[in-house]
Amino acid sequence: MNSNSRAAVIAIAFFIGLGAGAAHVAAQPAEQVIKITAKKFDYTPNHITLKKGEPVILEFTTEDVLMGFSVTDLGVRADIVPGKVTRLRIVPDKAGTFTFFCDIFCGSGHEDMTGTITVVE
Ligand SMILES: [Cu+2]
Repeated sequence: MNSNSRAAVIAIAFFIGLGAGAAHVAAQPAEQVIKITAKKFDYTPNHITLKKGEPVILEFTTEDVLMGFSVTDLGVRADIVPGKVTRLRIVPDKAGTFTFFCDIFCGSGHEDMTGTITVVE
């Protein structure tokens, strides 16, 4: 193989590689982003519906103090820090209705700061 044909083989391999990469990106749909705002003493929205096995990004902000977000049934939690956007990726692995709650004491209504996630098949 002379150097010209070697260069051609490398160029072809490069373009095949690019093509495979592009196909891979196109096959992966963007993950759904659900924005949730926390404030004393609730979440908006306080009910969300997800699909089993489908990844979503929960995007949290807090309007006042440091809050938590915990779904023990799904094994996920996050701190929601004032002035920051917190992203939490969830891939629900089971169907059902699960309670989420604030797990960082934030004041007199803290115990009632809850919501639900329904995961459908
Ligand atoms: Cu709290």
